[in-house]
Amino acid sequence: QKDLHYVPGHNGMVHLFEWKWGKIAEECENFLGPMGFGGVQVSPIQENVIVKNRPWWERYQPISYKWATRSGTAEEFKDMVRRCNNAGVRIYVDVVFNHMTGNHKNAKGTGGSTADTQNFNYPGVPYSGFDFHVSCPINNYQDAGNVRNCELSGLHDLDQSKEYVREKIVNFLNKIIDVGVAGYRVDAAKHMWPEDLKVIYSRVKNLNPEHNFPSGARPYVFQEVIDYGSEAISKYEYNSFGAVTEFRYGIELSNALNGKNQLKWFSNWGEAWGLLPSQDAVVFIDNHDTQRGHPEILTYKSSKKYKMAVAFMLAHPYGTARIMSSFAFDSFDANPPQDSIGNLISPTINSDKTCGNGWICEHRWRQVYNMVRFRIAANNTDVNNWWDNGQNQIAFSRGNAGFIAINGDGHDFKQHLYTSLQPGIYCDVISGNLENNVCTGKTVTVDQNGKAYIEILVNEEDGVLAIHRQVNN
Ligand code: LM2
Repeated sequence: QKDLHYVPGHNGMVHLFEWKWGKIAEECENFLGPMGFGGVQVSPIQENVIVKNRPWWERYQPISYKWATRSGTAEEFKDMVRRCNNAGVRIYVDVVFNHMTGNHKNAKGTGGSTADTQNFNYPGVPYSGFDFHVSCPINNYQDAGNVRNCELSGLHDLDQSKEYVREKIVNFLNKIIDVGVAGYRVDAAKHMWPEDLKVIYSRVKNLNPEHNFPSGARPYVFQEVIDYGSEAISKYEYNSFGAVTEFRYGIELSNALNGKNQLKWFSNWGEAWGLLPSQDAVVFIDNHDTQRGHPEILTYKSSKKYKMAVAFMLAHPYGTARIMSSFAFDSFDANPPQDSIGNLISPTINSDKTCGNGWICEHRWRQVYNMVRFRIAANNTDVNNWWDNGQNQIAFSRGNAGFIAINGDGHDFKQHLYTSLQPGIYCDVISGNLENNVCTGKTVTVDQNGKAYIEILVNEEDGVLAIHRQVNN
């Protein structure tokens, strides 16, 4: 359950947060497939309660397991999965089954379901009081029982030890497997008992071979467990039976780029730092939660540092890399772009590939999508030739496939370094592209000995330089 089933020659997952199914299908065909992205994490698919002003977080309050949300209908979802698979891009669903809604008067769902939330009645599933833990607030992260049996932010907490509840969840998961998804993100996994999750996952079907998965293939499972090392519950309770989100990844890199640590220390980045084993870890700089209200985490708002962090992530072999793709926001509750009656407004695409209509689309930034190409080119190679200046200027190569340099210092980076690449003239993929056989950005000349002059000036738009051998696809 730790194999992503990426199509060969593809890499990198992008979270298309709050995108509509139809628009994701287009994105797979027009951009993600051609650029070699491996997969998309999509927003929750199950019906959610409608919250006034339509904040993004209403989608984390399920009211039934019908496929009806602001992202689209069941038909649209199916069509999207089929088209993305055909474009070589896998789909991973954000599944929410730790809880249902909080308390709401006259709760109504995006698919027309209602619920008597005070009495734990969800006829759309159906669930009733028997299926939930007794109400209590989560208020002690030193107590695993409190974290797993009580309510997260007042959200009614399902009891996954009950056979009836397990059956509803497994049916929900099996239906998404049937239509061709490759796996799922388990929301709030830390708030459920590992032994219950193990049973649930083991009952889920193999992937549907009609969508080009090998026979007997298991869904990729990645579990949201926030473990910074100081609580009763540990990420190591979950990684034997599925992958786990590695929250320390983004914080460590953000801290370093914010001057609280030095980049030179990243020479042994990975398990040596207390991170999960590489194949068990989903890594990211920010996610839809940490980009809001965690000022220490880099996001699109501090774009130069953010691009340095994302470039490092995509250049480094540790972990399964996930890229956040956001809508612009200025407060925690800010809703995604929407019209006056609450329909989502999709991004428009500008001629330089970036997005409009209030969408950031980090995955469409040249520095980001070109580093996805780098990651594809460098697949299955190690970090070699680590170099640093004793502070925040670093460089390394990936086998003889790619070379990256990062300038996190307040002075220019000017060095002759061994790149390990074949002699030749390369386009820096951060400052430009190769267009009509010319580099639109910087060029790097690798000499007969594999060495090149590398320059990253402090006043440049970006603090990274990256070159790699051609990807053949
Ligand atoms: C997650 N992972 O474990 C999601 O990544 C995160 O985005 C979800 O919280 C959370 N778990 C529950 O699925 C978000 C949001 C919360 C919001 C919940 C439910 O961060 O603020 O809580 O979704 O919509 C909201 C209100 C909160 C209220 C609650 C219940 O902000 O004040 O609590 O609804 O009505 C009384």
